[in-house]
This record gives sequence, structure tokens and C-alpha cells, in this order.
Amino acid sequence: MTIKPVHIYGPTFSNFVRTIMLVCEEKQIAYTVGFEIDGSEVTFKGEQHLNWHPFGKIPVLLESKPETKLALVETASICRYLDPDKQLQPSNSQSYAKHDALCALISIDIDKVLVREYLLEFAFPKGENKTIRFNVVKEVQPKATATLGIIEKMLNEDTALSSQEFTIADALLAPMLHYISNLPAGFNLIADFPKVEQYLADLMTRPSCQKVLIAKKL
Ligand SMILES: N[C@@H](CCC(=O)N[C@@H](CS)C(=O)NCC(=O)O)C(=O)O
Repeated sequence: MTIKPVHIYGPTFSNFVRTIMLVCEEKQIAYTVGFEIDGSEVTFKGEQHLNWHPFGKIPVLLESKPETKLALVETASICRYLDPDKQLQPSNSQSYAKHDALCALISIDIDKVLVREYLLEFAFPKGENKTIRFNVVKEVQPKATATLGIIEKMLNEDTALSSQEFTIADALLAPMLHYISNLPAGFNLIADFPKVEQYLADLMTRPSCQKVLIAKKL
């Protein structure tokens, strides 16, 4: 099954949009990204967006083949749809199920701490005059550090996380780690986790990661 060109509705700075871009790059699927569709802007959380996604979240994958008009939500599900030959997923059934579970852990629990609670405070500061609330950052830092500790442990164990064979789990995690690695000294917590640091460095040798993971405001 050949995947036709797709549109990823959402901004290129979103970690989840970047995950789908990485999968498209790895699978050589042609794609466009952004809020503009067929020349007109689709308002974020507007009627059309809410028709696609009941909670008004991004990304939404759009595919307009004459026979099927598809609007698909949930990043991990989108990635699986874009990988019908399972090139980015383990083949053995137990490993396949474990990889699925790992994708959920990354897109729910790890994203919550590293992106929603930690990174977003730098990207969209909510302090007075839009300044970073360092008290909030300090409060979340132990949780973010513990989460990176969990990733370090996963890399020591036999999980689908590895820079050898690129999987959907790697595509979910790489944008988050890349953003953390770009934080100023003292806030870039990755330096304390050698396996995580090496994992990210290995991923960054891939052309897909070099193209998609560019330093940009989250
Ligand atoms: N479970 C969703 C989460 C998507 C998500 O949280 N997206 C963020 C941007 S990266 C968003 O839409 N935030 C706006 C909001 O929650 O209103 C997925 O995996 O796609």
C-alpha cells in the first residue's frame, strides 16, 4: 500500500507534528504542514478543526484521495497508519505490543512532564510580561529529571528504544529530547544522562532528524 501525499494540520514547532514529519521523512511520504489547507487558513479550534478533533488538538492528518477523505487524530495512531508495512515497528507479536505500550507511555506520561509541564514554561512563559516563571521551572525540574532517569533506564533495558532501528517510539521521543537539549545550561537536564545524550546524538546523525529537528521556539 502506497501512502499518497498527506497534510499535517498543525505548526512545525509542535513536538507531535514533528513526530509525524519524522515518520514521513523516514518512509519518504510526501507531506505538507501548517494551518493552511487548499489556500485558506483553517482556524485552530474553529468549527472545522473541532469536526476533525473533538478536543481541538493538533496534529490532525489529512488525506484527500478521491475515494477516501481521511482526517485522523492521535499522533501514535497516525504514525501506525503511515506505516502499513510495519517497517517502523517490531515484527514479533510481543515486541510489537511492547512497542505500542512504549508509544503510549511516551505520548501520554513522558510528554506530560517533559513538554507540557517543563518545556512549555520556556516556550510560552506565563509570568508577568511573558517572562519565565523560574519558581515553576524549579518546582517541575525534579520531576523532569526523574522522567529522564526513566528514559535512561529504558535505554539500558531491552525496549524498542534504540538508535539502531528507527521506530515510531523514537519518532515520538526525539523531538522532546531535542528541545530539552537546546535549553540553556542548568536547564538542559540531558547532560546528566549519558545514555540519553548518546541516544539523541545517534538519532541526530539520521537525515530525517537533521531536517526536522531544528532549533525553534516550541
Ligand atoms: N494525545 C494527543 C495529544 C496532542 C496534543 O496535546 N497536542 C498539543 C500540541 S503539541 C495541543 O494540541 N495543544 C493544544 C490544546 O491542548 O488545546 C496526540 O498524541 O496527538
